Amino acid sequence: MPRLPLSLSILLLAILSLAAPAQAEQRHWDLATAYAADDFHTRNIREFADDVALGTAGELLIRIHPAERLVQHQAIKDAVIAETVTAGEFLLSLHADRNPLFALDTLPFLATDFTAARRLWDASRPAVRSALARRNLLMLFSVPWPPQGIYSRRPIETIEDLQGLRIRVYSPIGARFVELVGAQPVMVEAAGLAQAFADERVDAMITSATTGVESGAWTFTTHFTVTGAWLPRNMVVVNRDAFLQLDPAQQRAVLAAARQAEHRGWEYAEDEDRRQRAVLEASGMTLYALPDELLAQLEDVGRQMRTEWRAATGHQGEAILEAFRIRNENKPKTE
Ligand code: PCA
Repeated sequence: MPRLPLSLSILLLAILSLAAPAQAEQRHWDLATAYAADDFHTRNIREFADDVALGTAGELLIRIHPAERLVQHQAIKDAVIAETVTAGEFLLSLHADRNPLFALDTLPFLATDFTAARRLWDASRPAVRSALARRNLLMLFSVPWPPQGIYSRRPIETIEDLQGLRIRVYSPIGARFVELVGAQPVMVEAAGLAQAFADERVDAMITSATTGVESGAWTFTTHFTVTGAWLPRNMVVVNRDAFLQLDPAQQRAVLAAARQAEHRGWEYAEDEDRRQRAVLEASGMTLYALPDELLAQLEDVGRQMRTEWRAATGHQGEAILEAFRIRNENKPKTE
C-alpha cells in the first residue's frame, strides 16, 4: 500500500478521532530508542506508530523518544520490563552477556548478506521470542542493520594490520571477535563515534554503511571494508502487561502494523546499504574487499566463536543452527 504523506495521515487521524465515540479511552505509549531521529530504523518505527494510530482510529498513540533522549541504550530493555517506558527498541546482541542466544545474529561470518540474515532470523525467531516473553516482553518486530565492516585510517590487508588497533565495538560478542584477532575492543554507542575518534580513544570501528554516514566517517577514517561480517538486528518490544490491556481489536491492529514494519524495515535496510555505500564513496572514502587470505583467517575466528556459542547454548543452539542449515539447503530457486 502506498504511504500517505504524514500531513494527510494526521488529517485523517484528526477526522477519525472526531468520529471516535466520546467515551473511547485514548492511550499513549512511550517508545524509547537509541538511534538518531533520522535513522532508517527510527523512520520505520515512526511509520509503525502512524499505522497503529490509524488502525486503532486514534485510540492508541505511540510517542517515540529517539537517540537515548529518554533512556540510555543499555537500559532500554530493563526499562520496558519494569514498564518505566511501555515500549522500546534495542540492539539484541547488546544483551548477549545475559543470554547467549542474543549473540546469534552477531556471530562473525555466519550470515553475511540479507538473504542469509533473514534465514537465520526465521530459524531463531521462536526461541528469541520466548526468551523475551519470559521477561514479560512481547516482540513486535526485528529489523537488521546493513552488513558490518571495519572503518580504518589505512587498508586492512593482513591480520597484523588489525593487531594492536583499538577498535570500536557495540556488543560483548563484537568485543570477543576483536580480542580474538589481537586488537583491543572499546565499547562506544553509535551516537558517540565522532567524539571517540576526536578524543583519540579508538583507531578503527566496526559498523554499517548507515552508521558510517550518520557519524560522518570520512572526517576521521579513510577506508571501509565491504566484506560484510554479520547483520545485527534491532528488536522493538512492548511490555506484555501493557499490550494485554488493549482490547482485542487494538491488539490485532498493533500486531498487523508490526508485521508490516518488519517487512518494510528489511526493505529499507537493503536500500540503505546501497545508498549509503555510494555516499561514503562520494565523500572520498575507499571501499574495498578484504584480501582472501585475511578473510579466511577471520572466518576461522568466526568458526571458533560458533563453537563457543554452541557450548554456551547447548541443544537449543544446535537446533537453531540445524534449522538455519536446512533453510540454506532448501533455498527457493527464485531467490
Ligand atoms: N549501527 C549500530 C549497530 C550496528 C550498526 O550498523 C552501531 O554502530 O552502533
